[in-house]
Amino acid sequence: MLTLALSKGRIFDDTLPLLGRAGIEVAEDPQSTRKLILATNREDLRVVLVRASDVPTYVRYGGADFGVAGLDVLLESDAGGSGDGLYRPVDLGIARCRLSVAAPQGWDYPAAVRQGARLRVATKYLNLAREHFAAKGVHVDLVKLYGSMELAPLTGMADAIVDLVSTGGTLRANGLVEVERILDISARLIVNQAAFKTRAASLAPLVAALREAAAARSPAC
Ligand code: PRT
Ligand code: MG
Repeated sequence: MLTLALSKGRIFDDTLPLLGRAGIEVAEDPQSTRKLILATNREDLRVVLVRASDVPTYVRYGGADFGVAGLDVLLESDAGGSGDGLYRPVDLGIARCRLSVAAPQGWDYPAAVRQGARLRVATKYLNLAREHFAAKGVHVDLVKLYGSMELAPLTGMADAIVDLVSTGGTLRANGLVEVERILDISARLIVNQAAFKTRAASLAPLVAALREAAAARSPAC
């Protein structure tokens, strides 16, 4: 039995068509079941539903043989040097967004940076934010939040945020603007290194089929 780790929401929704192209159908819809383990039309493959930020952990420790995780999640969780135990063979080109710095409309971020001001920045991505500002030589106090980062500048708790942006609608709705792009993000297929060797006969064709499905979907990747 092979186990694929996915998270509910956009990762599951965007992975489903790729699985479909590879001939795989998931038996149940995560929105309408409380089950955490979903069967597929293949007897040798099941899907487990975990939090987006837990996907690398499940794959690294063998709770799943492979999984789909955003580059943001992978880089943030690798930053402590815990990187290995994972292969990342395919950029699936799905769940695309970017990691950016955003600040209230009308606040002159470049001027604040030029003046060497010490900025308070709220984010879920402490490691990625720390690396970004250190590389630019910007002094920051980082404040860790778990969600609704947009609220931090609106309440005066922070000068700026580091968060994911896709359409920009959330920032606009909250009077914030993107002032710096840090990194382009897409979801990656990740594979447990040991499983990749010991279960190659079943895993390798699946990885190849998902690579083809991703390439067919977005030839540019
Ligand atoms: O929601 P939960 O706390 O359970 O976990 P999660 O937020 O980590 O999971 P989920 O499903 O929201 O995101 C999973 C992955 O999707 C992320 O790790 C990214 O790689 C990818 N992704 C792609 C996004 C977005 N686009 C995105 N727009 N993840 C989050 N967002 C959020 C963003 O944080 C902001 O709140 O959507 C809002 C901005 O969207 P726009 O369209 O208004 O700009
Ligand atoms: Mg979310």
